[in-house]
Amino acid sequence: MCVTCGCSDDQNVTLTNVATGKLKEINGHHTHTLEDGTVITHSHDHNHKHDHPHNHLSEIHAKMHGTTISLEEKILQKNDLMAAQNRGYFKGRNILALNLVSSPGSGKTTLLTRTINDLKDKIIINVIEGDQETVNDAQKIKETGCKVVQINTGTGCHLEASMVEKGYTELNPEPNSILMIENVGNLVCPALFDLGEAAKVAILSVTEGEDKPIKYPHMFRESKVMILTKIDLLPYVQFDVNKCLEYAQKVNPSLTIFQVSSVTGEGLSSWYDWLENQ
Ligand SMILES: Nc1nc2c(ncn2[C@@H]2O[C@H](COP(=O)(O)OP(=O)(O)OP(=O)(O)O)[C@@H](O)[C@H]2O)c(=O)[nH]1
Ligand SMILES: [Zn+2]
Ligand SMILES: [Zn+2]
Ligand SMILES: [Zn+2]
Ligand SMILES: [Zn+2]
Repeated sequence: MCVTCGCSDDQNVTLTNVATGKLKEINGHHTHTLEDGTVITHSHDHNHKHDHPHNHLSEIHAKMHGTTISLEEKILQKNDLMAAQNRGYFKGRNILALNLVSSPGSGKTTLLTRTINDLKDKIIINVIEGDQETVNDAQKIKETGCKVVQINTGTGCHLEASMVEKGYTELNPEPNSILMIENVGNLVCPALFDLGEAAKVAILSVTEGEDKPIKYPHMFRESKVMILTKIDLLPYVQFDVNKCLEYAQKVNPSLTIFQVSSVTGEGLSSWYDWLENQ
């Protein structure tokens, strides 16, 4: 449930292991707000009788009266607890977990496949793919030979810490490896949800306009790294790189920035150096 954009949590979240083709339903939770403001989170399928009113009008009502803040806080608190658990898991195994965030189509999967292929002999990289529908991205990642699971969020617009927990439980990543988590393409909601990652890596392509960092400041503020992709297209698009860097540094002065093309390979070595030095 994402109060920010009002997307529902009555979604069919699934996890697919593309190696075995096995699909699991993982939408284990369900949140209701009662008249008195109490938030109930429970799991069930929708074939049973409820002991509480089952509609989301109360959420809409709460939103109208500005009481979503407390609901949102509770959802995020629950997420943060799971994120802390994930962080402990990663720390215990010395796994570098990175949360790749961007708008749809900025080049996350292309950058990932190239990175995995180029670093194959040096680092083990496993992947959790997040998309609303399809296992297309996981199939592309699988072709590199690395371990990957696909999470489909249905109507959900972001990954949550609990989904990532299901993902790495299925993957069983090796100690001293990297776990790349490709979030659902969305520059807004994923900024709110800590997955237990070491860093959020924001991907921005030169076809999106140089003012994205100031239009969606939360995402760029939450990220440690920004990767400007598709720089091979600069001759064909109107995109002021210096302006973009200036905007990015304005919202987040400590942001580490790389400029790359996953097609020509330009700039990738700095990104790889950064990965190896974490
Ligand atoms: N010219 C050029 N095209 C690129 C580059 N990186 C990705 N693309 C293209 O951009 C399109 C989208 O790339 P994806 O890697 O699927 O983007 P994504 O961010 O994973 O997309 P979603 O998962 O749907 O959000 C594809 O047609 C890629 O071939 C690049 O560096 N240069
Ligand atoms: Zn949302
Ligand atoms: Zn419901
Ligand atoms: Zn219910
Ligand atoms: Zn993708």
